[in-house]
Amino acid sequence: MAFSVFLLLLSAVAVLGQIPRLAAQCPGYRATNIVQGDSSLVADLILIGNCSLHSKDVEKLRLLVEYQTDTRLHVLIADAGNDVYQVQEHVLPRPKSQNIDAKGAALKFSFTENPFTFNVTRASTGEVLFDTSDSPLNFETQYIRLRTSLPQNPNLYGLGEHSDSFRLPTDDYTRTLWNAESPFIPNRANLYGSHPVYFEHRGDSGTHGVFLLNSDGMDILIDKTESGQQYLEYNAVGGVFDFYFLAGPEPASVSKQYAEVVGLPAMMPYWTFGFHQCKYGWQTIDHVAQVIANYSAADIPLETVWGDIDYMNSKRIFTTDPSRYPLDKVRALVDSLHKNNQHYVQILDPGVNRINNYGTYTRGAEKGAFLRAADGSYYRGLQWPGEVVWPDWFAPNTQDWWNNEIHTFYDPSTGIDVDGLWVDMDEASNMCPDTTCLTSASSITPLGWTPRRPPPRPRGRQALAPRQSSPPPTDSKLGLPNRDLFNPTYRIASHRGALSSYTLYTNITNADGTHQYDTHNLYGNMMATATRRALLARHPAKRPFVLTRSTFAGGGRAAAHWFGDNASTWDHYRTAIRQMLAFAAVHATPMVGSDVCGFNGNAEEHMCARWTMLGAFQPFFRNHADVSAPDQELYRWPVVADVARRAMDVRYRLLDYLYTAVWRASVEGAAAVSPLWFWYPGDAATWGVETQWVLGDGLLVSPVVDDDSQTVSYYLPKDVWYDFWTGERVVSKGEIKTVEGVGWGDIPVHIKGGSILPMRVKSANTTAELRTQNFVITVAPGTDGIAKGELYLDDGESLDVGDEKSEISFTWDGQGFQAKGAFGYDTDVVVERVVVLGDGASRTKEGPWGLREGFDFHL
Ligand SMILES: *[C@@H]1O[C@H](CO)[C@@H](O)[C@H](O)[C@H]1NC(C)=O
Ligand SMILES: *[C@@H]1O[C@H](CO)[C@@H](O)[C@H](O)[C@H]1NC(C)=O
Ligand SMILES: *[C@@H]1O[C@H](CO)[C@@H](O)[C@H](O)[C@H]1NC(C)=O
Ligand SMILES: *[C@@H]1O[C@H](CO)[C@@H](O)[C@H](O)[C@H]1NC(C)=O
Ligand SMILES: *[C@@H]1O[C@H](CO)[C@@H](O)[C@H](O)[C@H]1NC(C)=O
Ligand SMILES: CC(=O)N[C@H]1CO[C@H](CO)[C@@H](O)[C@@H]1O
Repeated sequence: MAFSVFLLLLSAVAVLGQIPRLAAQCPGYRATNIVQGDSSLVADLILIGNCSLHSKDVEKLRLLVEYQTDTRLHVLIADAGNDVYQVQEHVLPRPKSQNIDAKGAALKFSFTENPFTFNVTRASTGEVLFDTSDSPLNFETQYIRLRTSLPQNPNLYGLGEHSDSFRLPTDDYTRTLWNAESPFIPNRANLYGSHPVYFEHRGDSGTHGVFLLNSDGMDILIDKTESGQQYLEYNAVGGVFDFYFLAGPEPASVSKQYAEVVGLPAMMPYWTFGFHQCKYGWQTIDHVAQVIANYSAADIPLETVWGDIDYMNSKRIFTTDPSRYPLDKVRALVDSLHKNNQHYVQILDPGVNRINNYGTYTRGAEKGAFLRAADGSYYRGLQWPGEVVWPDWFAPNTQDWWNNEIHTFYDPSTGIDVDGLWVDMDEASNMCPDTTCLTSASSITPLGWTPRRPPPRPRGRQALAPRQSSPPPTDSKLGLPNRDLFNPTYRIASHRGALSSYTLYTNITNADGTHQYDTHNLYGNMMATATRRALLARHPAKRPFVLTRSTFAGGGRAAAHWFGDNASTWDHYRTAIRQMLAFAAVHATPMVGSDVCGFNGNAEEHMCARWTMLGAFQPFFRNHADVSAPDQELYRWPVVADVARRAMDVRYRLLDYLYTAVWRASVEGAAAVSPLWFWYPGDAATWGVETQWVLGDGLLVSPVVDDDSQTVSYYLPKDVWYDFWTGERVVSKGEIKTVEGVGWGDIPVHIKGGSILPMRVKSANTTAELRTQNFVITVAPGTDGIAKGELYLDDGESLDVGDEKSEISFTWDGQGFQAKGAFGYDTDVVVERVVVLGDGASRTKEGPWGLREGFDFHL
């Protein structure tokens, strides 16, 4: 409490002390030495007059404009000296420019010289997509600002991670990007991840994307000026303006173009699409065994069991509690899971307990793997085990140390043979809220948390590696010197308070010479990436599975993501849908989902039933709850158990359809889950829909969303649809349909006319067993009578399947069905039948047809 009052006072002083100058009065920069090439433009930008809104103006900037591809325009405004921090290439590798001729590009860059402002227009229509002419930019040592005008009430999506509406508010709205542990995922707040990309949708005239590659803390303001002009304004505490403009114009193309910039999402192992159960608070391994047995007894398929921090000895990573989770028992449990084709995943946190005789700490300390305080000692803070140090993912030996810890602890012959890893608290979350608990780590009770036992005290002298030799000097984009990295004058609106509160001090220098101030938002991605690499080192040929709480742009390359510590409320049940839409369609992270039934608080039976069915149609499907929440395994209520059996049945039958959609995302960035407006861009009624989603290319899911309700009103765009459950054909003129009496296990799902859906004939208890089931293929002809779809098959677990994969495309032309493509995956599984839906009775053609070659027939 006292601490927050102190903060409030501090910010009041900061506001009073501020020079009351307006950005609009700043003179900005003028462009000189302009060199225009066929596919690029460079210029110097020289400060016209000082403005110093929050820090010192940078005198000389450099503009680089590149026509990188037909649809991608790169605009970089950096300091001429190249000192200002830019995200390291190895953290986010930049796409190569194809240097296309500006004349043929879909986007056009134009600018004024004095003051320098620019706009980006769509070449085909002349429409202005981005326009800074109303306000010259600011580029200071600790504050950069750039504003674009926008059309009134634009349709903007993205700028995650947040829990606000999927289509962003356009009045008095601030999106703060600063990764933070965010219990209860509050609205209008920065959450666990930062994705400075938005898509703007303008109906029939197209959709485009704007990505600002900047990892510094920032506020993005979306509002109207006094005269009513709509704008979006970036206010960051550092970094450069590194923009990628993506032309679309189809919404789905923007997803792909964005993935080309930040990287294609990782393909996931087949088993990860099965159902996962987790719980913080499973006190003993025997309890876990009971959960597994009870799932089996309830006849609810359980694919993967998770271990939250309960398994650890005093919450130390890479340890097991000798009495509650003795290693031999954990090994036996994992063995028996594997024998049943089930899987096991464990959690890891970044904080390493700083005590002697703890190998993970001493080995890391010897290798110089941890972040350092000003005096060169390892920087300390507070996390689950008590006093901790944190890995410095930029230090040269950290990956080795991490590989070795993972290799040893998860050694199949002596340790725990996990199938995947879960990284949590990687914002990084520090339970020490301020500067005071460093010296008294054992005596403080961090706000909002109650450690389960007093944190152990460090004993004796600590192993300390010599400080790394100083990082390479100058011109390496490490960050300007002489900044106040602890208390910048411009304060972003983080809901956790100052930049450093509840996380690592932002004035910490990373091993490569950069600072947490600039790299904070990358911590989670780097931990997830390091963990993925460690899993690859452990099993080079196997597709790794990592789940991470904290993300940054491009995070899908390394990991799956869940939406953090939500609550067991109807509100968060609804929130889960829009978060899934944002991550899968806008943030290039397809393997996502909420904690089914909610993380915190008491899951109510009917809500849990609905959420389970919803979860069956989200890519990542895990039930998880907090230690303080009552048990919420799906077998615990009769209603939920019934619904769960039904949910698993449909989920597993559709599993290959989902697998194919996520594979598509991994090879070309297509959205595995998308909003309705991706499919009906011209239909304004779809633009704000955030309680329905399209799974893959052809399934529209429209769950009941009101509290305790059995009624749902959903929108069916103008098209032909088929009820997924009955096959009934529904022609919509673009109507809101209201359905009453929707049972707790019912969920309206429609097949979009024009799609072909491959499904397994039968569900199974495990995904391994599922893979032996045959297929049934459902054809849903569109208004034009034709349809198409696809099926991807591989072994489900190899990192590189080479040619041993099948990419089968299905087409229906009104009379003939055809399956063709590549058939490299060897399988005995067959297509048992093909069902063509229609008006009235559907038509069925009985197979079987093998899946080692194409086939066709007429009906
Ligand atoms: C800005 O102020 C600095 C001193 O603080 C001065 O050296 C510089 O010439 C000024 N630049 C302009 C463009 O006025
Ligand atoms: C874009 O900027 C250029 C340079 O200021 C200007 O000539 C042009 O009219 C602008 N385009 C639009 C559509 O506003
Ligand atoms: C498992 O089921 C048994 C029998 O119903 C019950 O006594 C036990 O509490 C359950 N345990 C767990 C962890 O669900
Ligand atoms: C960061 O700033 C704090 C507060 O001024 C100070 O106590 C600490 O020593 C600084 N740390 C580093 C690494 O400079
Ligand atoms: C799971 O196994 C049980 C017991 O063998 C069986 O009764 C049940 O039908 C199986 N469920 C599925 C979905 O295959
Ligand atoms: C709403 C809710 O229950 N939020 C919880 C989210 O998770 C954190 C734990 O990380 C809890 O402390 C919150 O209570």
